[in-house]
Amino acid sequence: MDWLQKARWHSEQLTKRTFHRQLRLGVTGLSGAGKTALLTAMVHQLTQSNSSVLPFFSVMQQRWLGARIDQNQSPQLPRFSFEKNLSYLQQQPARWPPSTVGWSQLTLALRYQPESGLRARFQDYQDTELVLVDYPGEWLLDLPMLQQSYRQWCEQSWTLFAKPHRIAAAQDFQQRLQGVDLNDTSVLSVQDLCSDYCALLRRFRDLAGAYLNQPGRLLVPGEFEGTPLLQLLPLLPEQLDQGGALVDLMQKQFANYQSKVIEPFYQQYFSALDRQVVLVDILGALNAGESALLELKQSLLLILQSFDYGPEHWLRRIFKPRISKVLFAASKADHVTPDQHQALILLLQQLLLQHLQTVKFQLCPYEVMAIAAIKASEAGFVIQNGQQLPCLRGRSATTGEALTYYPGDVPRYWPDHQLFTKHHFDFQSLAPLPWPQQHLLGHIRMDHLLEYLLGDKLT
Ligand SMILES: Nc1nc2c(ncn2[C@@H]2O[C@H](COP(=O)(O)OP(=O)(O)OP(=O)(O)O)[C@@H](O)[C@H]2O)c(=O)[nH]1
Ligand SMILES: [Mg+2]
Repeated sequence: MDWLQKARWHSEQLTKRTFHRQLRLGVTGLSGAGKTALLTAMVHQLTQSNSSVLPFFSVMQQRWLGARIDQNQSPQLPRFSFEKNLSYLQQQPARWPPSTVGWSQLTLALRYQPESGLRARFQDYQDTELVLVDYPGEWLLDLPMLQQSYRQWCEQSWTLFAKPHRIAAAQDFQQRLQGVDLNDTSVLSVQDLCSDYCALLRRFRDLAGAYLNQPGRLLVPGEFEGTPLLQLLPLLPEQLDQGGALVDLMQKQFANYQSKVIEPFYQQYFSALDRQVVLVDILGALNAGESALLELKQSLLLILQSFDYGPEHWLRRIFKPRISKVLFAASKADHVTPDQHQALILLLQQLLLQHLQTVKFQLCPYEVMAIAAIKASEAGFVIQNGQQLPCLRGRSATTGEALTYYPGDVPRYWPDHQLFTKHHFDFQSLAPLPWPQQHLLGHIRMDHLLEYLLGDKLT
């Protein structure tokens, strides 16, 4: 782009934002929460669906004229692979799209008839741009590091590594650090140490329920692959008191990582959001046990501190946008029977209580829902001993075997230590249902989600 094109592009963006003709929706969720599945389903539903599939998405009832993927997106921007993701779901047997390893973007033009007023009288249609971004969940975990000092980060890391579900995996690396020469900053020894820390992070990632693995770029480096910026690890807190060249180096590396990796990522994708959906796989955490549930809570509360909420104002929209509406969604609600959805919502409310209070205090409307972006089960009933019992029918994601089962109850209240010692939650992961072409993807409450996040912007 030459400077004139660039200037024109920026002025177009500014006009769109000023007149509310562009909406940036942020999907916030840890790795595996279901961001890619949600974005794929959302693009599919908006471009293909009709009012019978999305009955609660009010604009679709009468005024909807359709949605198109913007084909003019700059070729330099990685494009969200919507079509590729759909193709996984269409394979036989159907598969889930893979975990994300880089960021990508897609813009949709939503076209509808204005609802009332002068615009309805003089305009045949109105377009609103919906900007969607996908990224690896691991990168999100870096955001809290922006508010920390290197010492705080080391202390937090080693407190976490001492938790019951992590301590065994961390022991070797802790011993390795204890034996390290704090004045040795030779390239080779720093590289070796960092690659050992990276191996530890990979071990953590494979543990069920170990969410807070930082720095996230050590696991999914993206454009920073192989750069010295990723030579960063938390030294033991007592080593910081001892001091030495290695301590100084790590402090410098931490500051560099903050300014050159996290800050630009935050500015580019999260600083200008209008709406947010926070996706949480709470069932996965219940399966992994008490420590996992607590770590999920800790990670989300830390991450969510990075976002600004508040009522909308046109001037702020241009100069310092804030999130003006947020939806907290328990994902994969199709892993439980419909009678458990309310319990899922209550549990998510308790998990995020502190953050919900902040959002409310900042006068930002929010809602909590249980959703499935892509439904992988059919809910029904079985008759047992003359009693009608709820059940699910689906295909196990691990064995591929067909299942008809009752997945179990979701606790309505925060489960205490005793419950975890007596009971092991086992909400099965399901493979996607076979999906014949021309059919629309099944979902749970995607229409409610779209109505809540977009409805008031499409009037
Ligand atoms: N049953 C069911 N499973 C889902 C749904 N959405 C996601 N999943 C499951 O969760 C896994 C992770 O979903 P993704 O959409 O890849 O998660 P992500 O948040 O994009 O994860 P990263 O790319 O690693 O950050 C999928 O492979 C599915 O197994 C859903 O709506 N229903
Ligand atoms: Mg993804």
